[in-house]
Amino acid sequence: MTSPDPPGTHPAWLPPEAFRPIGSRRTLVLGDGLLTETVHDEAARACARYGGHVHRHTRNEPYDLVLALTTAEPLPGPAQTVLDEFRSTTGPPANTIGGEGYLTARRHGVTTVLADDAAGLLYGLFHVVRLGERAFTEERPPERHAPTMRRRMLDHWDNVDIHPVMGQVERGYAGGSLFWRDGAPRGDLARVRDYARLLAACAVNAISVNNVNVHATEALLLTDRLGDVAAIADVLRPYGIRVHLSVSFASPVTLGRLPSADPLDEDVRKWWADVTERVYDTIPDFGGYVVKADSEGQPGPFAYGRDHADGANLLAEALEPFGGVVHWRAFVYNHRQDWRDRSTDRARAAHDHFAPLDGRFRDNVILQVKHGPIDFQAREPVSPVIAAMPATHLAVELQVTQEYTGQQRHVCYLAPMWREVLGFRPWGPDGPAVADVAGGVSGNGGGLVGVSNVGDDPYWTGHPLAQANLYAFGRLAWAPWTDPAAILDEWIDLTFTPAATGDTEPAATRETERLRHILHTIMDDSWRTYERYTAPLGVGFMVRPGHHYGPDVDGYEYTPWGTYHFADRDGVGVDRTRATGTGFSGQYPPAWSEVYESLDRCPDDLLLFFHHVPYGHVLHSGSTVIQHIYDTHFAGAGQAVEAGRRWEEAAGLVDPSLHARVTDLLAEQIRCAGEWRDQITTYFFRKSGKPDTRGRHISR
Ligand code: GCW
Repeated sequence: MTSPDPPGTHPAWLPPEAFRPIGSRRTLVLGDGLLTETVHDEAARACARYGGHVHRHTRNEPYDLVLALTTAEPLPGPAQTVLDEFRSTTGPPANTIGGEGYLTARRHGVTTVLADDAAGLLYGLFHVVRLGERAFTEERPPERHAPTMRRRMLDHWDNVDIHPVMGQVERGYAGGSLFWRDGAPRGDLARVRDYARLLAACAVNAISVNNVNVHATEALLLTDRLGDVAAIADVLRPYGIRVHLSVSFASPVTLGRLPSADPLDEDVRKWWADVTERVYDTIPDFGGYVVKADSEGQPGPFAYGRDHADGANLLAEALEPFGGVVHWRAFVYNHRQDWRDRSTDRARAAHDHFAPLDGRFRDNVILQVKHGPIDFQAREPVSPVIAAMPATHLAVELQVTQEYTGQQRHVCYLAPMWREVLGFRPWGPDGPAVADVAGGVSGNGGGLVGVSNVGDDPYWTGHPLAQANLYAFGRLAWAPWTDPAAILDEWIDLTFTPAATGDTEPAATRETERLRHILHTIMDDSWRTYERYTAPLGVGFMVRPGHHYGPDVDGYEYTPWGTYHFADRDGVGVDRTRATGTGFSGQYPPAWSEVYESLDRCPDDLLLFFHHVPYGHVLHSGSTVIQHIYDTHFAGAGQAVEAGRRWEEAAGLVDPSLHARVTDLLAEQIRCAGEWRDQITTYFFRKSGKPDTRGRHISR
């Protein structure tokens, strides 16, 4: 990296100017409680900078902005009018705003935000920040906003100790951890506080602060080092964020010196109950536990002949008296598979293990399911587990950290992929979507979880444009039907061009629009670009084993990890049909099971996930598989070059150090995309002997 870092921490989507519209006006904040104080402090800080005023009690003077809890009495006239208007149009029982929700309107020159609880008031404040000057210029009827997902959670894969292979943050591409350094808490709670603000501004309300792979030191966070967790919780609390902890299933043995961690053993149950009580004595609003069990070497209930319902219920029972939840991960598969064994299919594993357990989990268990059946690849079908467990609370897990999508060296705006996942309807067009399942439309929603992409890097996410993924994660968890391009606009407005600058000179407006256009050109389609130059047609992996960066077509082909493509001289792909393959396609409800099973109906972009086909197989697009591989790889690598060219045009429109950082990263993306193109095209040319019909250069 040659570019200079910014002088301090980059403010991401909360630069001071974003608060100018509020900070230069008269605001009234009404209500009690910690989060209402946060709302007041935010407004007061903005006013100190921009000359406005904020009051905590109604005075006989006009206000531009009223932020009030509905329980605060008496509401000032304009706010009461808005509430009455809302209630008269909705009528009971829908006339409450609801937990974490807010009502916003602008009537007679007063902008009003009302909420039933203070978290809603905080989210309403950030709504006003997003609107910028528009919040104070246009009359608006009452609009109610409320989150689709109750829990909007980020999992940090942060280690306390530096792990010899995975380092301080497993799959972290943004420097060290915000919480831990070299075996100890970092102590830089100011940075954690800034992080909490950023997360509150996109409505994330839960964080787990350590890796799901729980090593010896990290295990102690539950007991001896609980104070370190409490210190983080204290800083996150004013922003409405609860702390969760990843725990080891073996804790009763490793920490409690019991002979067993058997979930049905009385002493084990008592151990968890006692430990959990101590956790809540220290952190009364503690969120709960996250568990990776019987997965990639982590301990779990299988060692005792028990199943995952027994395991999850053990922890749920301990948490239940305090209102805590256990996020139990469904990422369970055999990572010691024999590659010669064609009957085992890693894609099947989560459904095979968990679907039979539906109905057996306690009410405070949330089964946390990766969005795809394998492992966060750039293209996978939606996990069939999501449709298979109607009597279980399900959370969908997304990977915000770009392990398999360019490791924050490549631009890869992931919101379009997530939006596709959330909008997928497993039961067919008339059934509910994934967002409805996770959001609890049918009463069993467990929310959305993202693996965080943040570290102690000055830009938070290494690649400055990867900030958009973090922002979009929160926004989609709040409102999963939002258009990813609209989310990108919000992020651009806040981060680069706060409307708050109030600079409406035509030249400034033109520059703003130019930058917006450049960023959309580079980012809107960047996930598909990445898909084009990496593994084709949903087949997945083909990455370098271990660190997972860059191409290595056969890197995993003869390993125990269960991620194979089966390319030979005739064809490529994994036969997961019921008729002749592993039967995975049968794990879906009929609407999709039939589509995936059928070679004719299977969507092109998932063809090699479900079928092994000859290179000459003709896709719906009209192209053959081999020609598609050549075309997409030349196109994708070309699009990376084009992104680099477009970014040059942004020089002078963004901060120079940010521009330089992105320039450096784009150079690496262009190099790496070229390497992908060359390895993939050469590999398949050598295997198939089929030339590129367009005669482009392919190394032999
Ligand atoms: O994708 C894989 C990663 C592992 C990770 C695992 C998981 C935390 O390569 O590093 O472990 O997923 O989700 O548990």
